[in-house]
Amino acid sequence: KKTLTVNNTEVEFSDERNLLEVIRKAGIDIPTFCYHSELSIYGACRLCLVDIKGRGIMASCSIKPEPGMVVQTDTKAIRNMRKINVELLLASHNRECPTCQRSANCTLQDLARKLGVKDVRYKQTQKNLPLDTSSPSLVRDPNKCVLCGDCVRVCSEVQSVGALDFASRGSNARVVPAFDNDLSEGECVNCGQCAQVCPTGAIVAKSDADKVWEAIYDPEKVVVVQVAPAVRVGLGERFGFKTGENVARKMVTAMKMMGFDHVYDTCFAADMTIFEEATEFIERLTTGGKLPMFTSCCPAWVKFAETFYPEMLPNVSTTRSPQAIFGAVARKTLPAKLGVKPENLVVVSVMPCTAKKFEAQLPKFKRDGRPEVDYVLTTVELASMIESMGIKLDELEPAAFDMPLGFSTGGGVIFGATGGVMEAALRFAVEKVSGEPLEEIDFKETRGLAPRKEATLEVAGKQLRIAVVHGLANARKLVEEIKAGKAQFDFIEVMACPGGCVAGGGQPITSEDGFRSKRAAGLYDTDKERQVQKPQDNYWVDKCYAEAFGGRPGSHEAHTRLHTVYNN
Ligand code: HC1
Ligand code: SF4
Repeated sequence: KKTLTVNNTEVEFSDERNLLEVIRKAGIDIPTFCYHSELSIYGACRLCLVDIKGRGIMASCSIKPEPGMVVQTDTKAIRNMRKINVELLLASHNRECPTCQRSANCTLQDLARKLGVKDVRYKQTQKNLPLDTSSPSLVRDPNKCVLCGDCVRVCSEVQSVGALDFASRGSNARVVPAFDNDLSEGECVNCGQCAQVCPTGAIVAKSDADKVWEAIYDPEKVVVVQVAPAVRVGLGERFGFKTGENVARKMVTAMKMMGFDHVYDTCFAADMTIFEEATEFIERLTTGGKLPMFTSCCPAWVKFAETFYPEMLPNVSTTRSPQAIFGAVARKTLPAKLGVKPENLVVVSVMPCTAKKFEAQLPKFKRDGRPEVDYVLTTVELASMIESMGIKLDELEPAAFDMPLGFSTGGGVIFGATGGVMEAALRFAVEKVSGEPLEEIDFKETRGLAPRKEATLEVAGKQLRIAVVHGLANARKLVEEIKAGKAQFDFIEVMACPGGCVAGGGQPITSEDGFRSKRAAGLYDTDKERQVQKPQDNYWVDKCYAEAFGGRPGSHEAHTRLHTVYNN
């Protein structure tokens, strides 16, 4: 067993990547800006300083732990240096904290408080650079950037997009989109993973909350809302619930108190997506269509494919995402059902995702010049709206989603975790292809956080090869292998965010260990509790087809309203 000494206490270690991880494992939360366990080491923020006996003061993120090391994490000199570093950052930082989206959830604010910074001894060097509001999903405020480079690394290492980089050096250094363009002009796919790792408010989701309040307060309008699968296992974290606890039923009560007229479930539309997408897959499989078929519900993945792999677009399912299918169903069926004039129906989404804001405003999802989904809120925006009303979520009585667009199967619920769309699609497709009732509905091969999950299933004497990837760098690797003839699959699920939507760019920011698995577990537990788990058993989806979409998946009406086209 290997040991070293931290603050006079012996600490065991094994395969930790660096001294910082050993120290954190020993229960000492050394501050950092630029260290992120899932990213490469940058070593620029100089906050994780430690004093190593015989070697002096160094950044612990860049030091390999060695047996016998004697380390102090807090000396007078270190404390001073940390304080100076934080004060220098504050001097160059826009300090309008009360109006910042990240107020109370900001590493810089937190550090200033912990280190007891009472005033900033340096001249204010903040430059008042313009905000970049060009993106439909995100707002960049360079005045709040601390140059930690976390966003640059997540975008290139985890997403392999490379939309952000450093420009200039020294006191003029900045993080900018490629060619110093606006964010919306480049290759950014709107996934929001940069906003998730940003320690301050330099990149945040663009908020639609004010527009939604305005609609709610307008007596002419009937405001309906759909809530995505992953929101229900993320929202509770902002109200003291256990990570991953499904708070859907209390959330419905809160949303009724806020003034939403009808609260529906995106999981209904996810079931309907499976009707279309699995039907499309079976059609491709049996008629020699383009395979592998990729799922299409993640708008960041779709933009990634459009940007980097246009030649693969014929392989992407043409089925719209659940958000967009809900939009179509709402516009087509709700005015008559609710007795509201079409122009007075306002359709809102709550999504764990920033790319869904981008998706909703795409011209192809407009009808008569208006988006089918008017506004998209993130989980965090919904949490803030609930807080702003003084509602205590934990104290509310539970309520059910409104019918009929609030009914869903377990298959629709697990969409929010990586592998969930594939599992739901298999529940449908395997039963249809084999022509026999499916007894074993769990496809555990699709679950978990492995970067790529693969399986070969025997169905009606045929082999079905499936793969699931999450994180766009993993998607890129798989697509490259397919193009080179090194990988063969029939059906592939891609989600842009590592872990799937449960860890989307609009979810509460956390550094808790295992938060992705815990949120996913919340969805799988809900699936298990449902009486109906196969999407094809959703009676209300059947009824919706009968009433408005040509009676069956793949009908002409379904193709016109529930499918889409790509830019190639
Ligand atoms: Fe997702 Fe989806 S699962 S994309 O991850 O297919 O955002 O939660 O709403 O549309 O249903 C997100 C989640 C979400 C869609 C569904
Ligand atoms: Fe990169 Fe995603 Fe951020 Fe765009 S939203 S800059 S693609 S990490």
